[in-house]
Amino acid sequence: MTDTGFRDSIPRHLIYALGTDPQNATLGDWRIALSLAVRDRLVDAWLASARAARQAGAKRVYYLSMEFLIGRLLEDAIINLRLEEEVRAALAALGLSADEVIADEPDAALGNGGLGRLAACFMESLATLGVPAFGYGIRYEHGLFRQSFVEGRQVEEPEDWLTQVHAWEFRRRDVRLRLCFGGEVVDEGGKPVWHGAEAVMAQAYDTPMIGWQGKWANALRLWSAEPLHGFDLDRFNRGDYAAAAEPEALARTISRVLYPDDTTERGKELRLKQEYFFTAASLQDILRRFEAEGGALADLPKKAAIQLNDTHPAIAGPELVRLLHDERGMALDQAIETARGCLSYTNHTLLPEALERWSEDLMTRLLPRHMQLIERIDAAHAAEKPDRKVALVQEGEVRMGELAFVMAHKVNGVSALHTGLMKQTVFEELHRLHPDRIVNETNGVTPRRWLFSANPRLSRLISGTIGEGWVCDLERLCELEPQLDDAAFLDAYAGAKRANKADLAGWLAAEHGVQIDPEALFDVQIKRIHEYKRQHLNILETIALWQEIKANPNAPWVPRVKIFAGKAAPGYVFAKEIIRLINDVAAVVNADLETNRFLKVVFLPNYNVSLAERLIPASDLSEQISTAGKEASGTGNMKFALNGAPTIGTLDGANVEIRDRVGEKNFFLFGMTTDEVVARRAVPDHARQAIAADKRLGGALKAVSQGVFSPRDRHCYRGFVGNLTGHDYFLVCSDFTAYWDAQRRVDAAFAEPAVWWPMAARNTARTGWFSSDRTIRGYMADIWGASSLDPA
Ligand code: 475
Repeated sequence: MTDTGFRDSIPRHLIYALGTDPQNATLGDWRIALSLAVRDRLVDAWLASARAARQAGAKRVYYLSMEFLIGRLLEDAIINLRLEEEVRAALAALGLSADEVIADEPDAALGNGGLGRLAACFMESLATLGVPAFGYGIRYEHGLFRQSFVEGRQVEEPEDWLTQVHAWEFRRRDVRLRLCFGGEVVDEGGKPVWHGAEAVMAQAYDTPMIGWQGKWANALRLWSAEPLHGFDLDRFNRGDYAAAAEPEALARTISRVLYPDDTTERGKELRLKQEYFFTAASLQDILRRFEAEGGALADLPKKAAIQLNDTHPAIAGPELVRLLHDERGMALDQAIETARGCLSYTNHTLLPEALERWSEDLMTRLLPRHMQLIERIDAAHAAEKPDRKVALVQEGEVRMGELAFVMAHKVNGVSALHTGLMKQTVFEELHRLHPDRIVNETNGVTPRRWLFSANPRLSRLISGTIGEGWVCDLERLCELEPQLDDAAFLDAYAGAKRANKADLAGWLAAEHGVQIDPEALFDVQIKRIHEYKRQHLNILETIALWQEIKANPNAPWVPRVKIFAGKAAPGYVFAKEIIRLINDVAAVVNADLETNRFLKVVFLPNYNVSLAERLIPASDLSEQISTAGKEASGTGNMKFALNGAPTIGTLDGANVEIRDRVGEKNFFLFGMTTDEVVARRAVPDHARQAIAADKRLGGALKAVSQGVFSPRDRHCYRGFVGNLTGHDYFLVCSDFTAYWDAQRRVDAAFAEPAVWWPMAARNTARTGWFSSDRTIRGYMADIWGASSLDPA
């Protein structure tokens, strides 16, 4: 490729790819031109990686996930290709600001939350480590909805990232696979043959995922649903335009929109169709590649490690058996064995409502052959383990967790605590039958995005102190340890945080018209809104604090800004109540001239990856306050700790492992443990007892129920208060006092810079283990048996 530098290549793409005159180009045009120019710099490495994998006959990792929450791609590519300076200079010469051009890119929001973001971090680490891998998912036309607030209430609008030119993807004209639904299974000469009733095409689109320093790249292959044939010309000619377009619209529905429920499944037929659609397309593609490279089918497990991200692709078990047995004639037992050799399954949640089950009726209607195979798999399992009691089909429902477990050679949890609970609860019996199957792989996050790119000030300080090696070897952050008593280092550390906070304050003023004091403690809770995550515990403490400040306005209060962001599933009524309450409290508290020097509340709309990148580097305190036993791991908790925001949190998920590493003095622990939670729930009237014992909690609840924050509709929070004073399943009331006390310990520590900054810096120095590079190495060794093709 002849390359004449970005000063030439950017305008060249603008003119010759977009057909736009530089004089008339919009910011978006420049951004796309820049993306194409940057893309040119990674394509060679990408193709070379694929070639190297083929030539080595390497085992490939296939990561099947309904969600990839990647966020912006341009900045990632610029960072990983080390093009920051060059791009900045070229854009400046063209009279453009790099920050503005980069910020113009819409987030690829093809995920709900933690599970989807983890998949994105894994893709980046796989490329950085030089592991031959494919991500497989759905190319949703509409990602997660856009959130705004109207009178404090969440309003959802469709997200439309694909209406813009998506500069990063390549449509693979030659990768278009046919899939069927429905129909019946017919006996043909003693062989069951599935005749599907409805067929769609899965069209592949590849997006390169580039690793650190651009040495290796893998494809994220997303499937788009298309009709078998275009529109119906006969009908069109007869003037029946709507009917002519119908088959097309129906097919495209499958990849139209990401389901916005991050935990609760509701047995929707379209959801099952989406799951089968991308899983079946991916498996066909995997087998095609395997067969093209030549090899005996029984050796498939030596060449393909297929990771199921939660149960959403769990239909892969029966589908792979079908492809091997029905379509390629392998004996059933061997087909099951071979499939199991390839497949492994990650569990991300123990919440009962989140464990997928599909009605036998629906499964039989949509995937009749798979239903039969599920019965066969179950029978084979029963034959192998005669004392087994759990069946794959119970009370007319197919249990996808159990199916995934039985069809996987390894099953993993995402933090030590969570993996232990899997063994004791949902998978108790299966664990007893297969004691070596469950393993732990504690989650991690990519340091390239979540420290190097998101926090350039802190990154410069770290690199200036210990060199740049930490970026792809994060545990080297421990080399900062000797500096943690050094006044000059701590000053610089605090300086970086202060500057990040000042930036955030400026942005909040400019974009949201909110004035906050950059010297205040920035206390941040950003994640999906869910009762188990307990944003309502946080807002009740906020109310209690406000009341206390009003009662003692002259006490030496430590100024705080409570920052919230997060979306609620559109059908989750209680979560939406929490959002409205936080917004209502913000309106009252922020307008209170008596207290607003000390306390402000901000709820930022439309939380996404880009907003997280802005907030986390500017945070002082990380809120990780879930009811113990409910948060499988958390990954936000890791990002905050790395960026020097100590945690206030419960012993839940990966908080436990973070605390073990940063040390108990550098973590604000509070609340009941998993066992105490179970015991407390058995206490009749636990919520009332807790309220009676804590005047502050009683006062806060009273203010809510009396309408202090909802003067126009005084009783609108009756249901909310009723829930907390009633069964309070998530034990907000019972943990309140401990949370309040922990927050006052935070105040005391923050008021003492000599206490606070060493604590914050220790969080950075001691959390290098939470890199997703470490997590991927764990999967490679314990689950995949894959190796890295050392990026040369
Ligand atoms: C856990 N999403 C975090 C994170 O392991 C954990 C479920 C159903 C449908 C669509 N999305 C979901 C999740 O279950 C999810 O995001 N789980 C999260 O996975 C990564 O860190 O604790 O809640």
